[in-house]
Amino acid sequence: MHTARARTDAGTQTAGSPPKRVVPIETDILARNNKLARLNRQRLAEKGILALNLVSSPGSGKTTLLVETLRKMAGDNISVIEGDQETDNDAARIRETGVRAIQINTGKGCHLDAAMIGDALDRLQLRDRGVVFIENVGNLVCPAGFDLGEDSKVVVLSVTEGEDKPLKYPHMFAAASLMVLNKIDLAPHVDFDIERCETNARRVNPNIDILRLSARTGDGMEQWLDWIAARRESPRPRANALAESHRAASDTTATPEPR
Ligand SMILES: Nc1nc2c(ncn2[C@@H]2O[C@H](COP(=O)(O)OP(=O)(O)OP(=O)(O)O)[C@@H](O)[C@H]2O)c(=O)[nH]1
Ligand SMILES: [Mg+2]
Repeated sequence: MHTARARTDAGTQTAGSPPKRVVPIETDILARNNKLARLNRQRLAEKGILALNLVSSPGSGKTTLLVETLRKMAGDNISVIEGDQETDNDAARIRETGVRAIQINTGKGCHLDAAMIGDALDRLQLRDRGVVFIENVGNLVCPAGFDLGEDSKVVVLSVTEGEDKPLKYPHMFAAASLMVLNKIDLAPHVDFDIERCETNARRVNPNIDILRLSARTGDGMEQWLDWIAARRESPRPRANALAESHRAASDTTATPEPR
């Protein structure tokens, strides 16, 4: 589904004709999504399930992080919903750990939406007090605007992507509760200023939690598991998070990066 600037002109103005009318399809799509997201959130809350929505650009390490996480949380009550435009590669990688995974292919769509998650929840036999990890389509733009009913968005940024990304894609970082800075094992080999990246993320979202991690070496994994455990104890209501985050992102985008 392409929603960015999804507006149509209902007519063009010519002499004597009524003024051009813009049909707000984008607003309708988001309103419908938000309604379904509220239902998902309610459904998950009733079972005491924590839902985390992993978002990032392609290849930042979401699936690798999930696989390592599932290995550490072996025996726990976990399900995974995988979103990709095509293939079930990532679901297959998850299933190798013994954890149930549902793959959603979005085709031309650039993000998961709440209806897709509702369908996946129907198919998962959800047990009380578990965790549902959602891996969104690799894309730093579209998934920011779509509430899935999750407790939190977790944005994964790898050190190969550049420390300016929170400023260039502020809506995603504003919508996230946590930034996982992944592939720190590669930091000595690339020009990436970790402190500046963290400052940039906090400019866009002063409340964002930040963890430095390497899904390859395991550095930072304990802190990540502790963060999940703390969320399971007291998941925060995120119903208004998108509206808040979009406001915050709009407030920061005009300000140049400090040197
Ligand atoms: N060096 C290093 N490589 C990593 C790390 N995490 C992931 N990778 C590698 O990065 C590549 C992409 O990892 P994936 O886990 O497939 O990334 P992804 O975000 O799931 O990708 P998409 O689902 O396509 O968006 C793979 O070659 C991983 O082995 C890390 O911490 N350090
Ligand atoms: Mg993946």
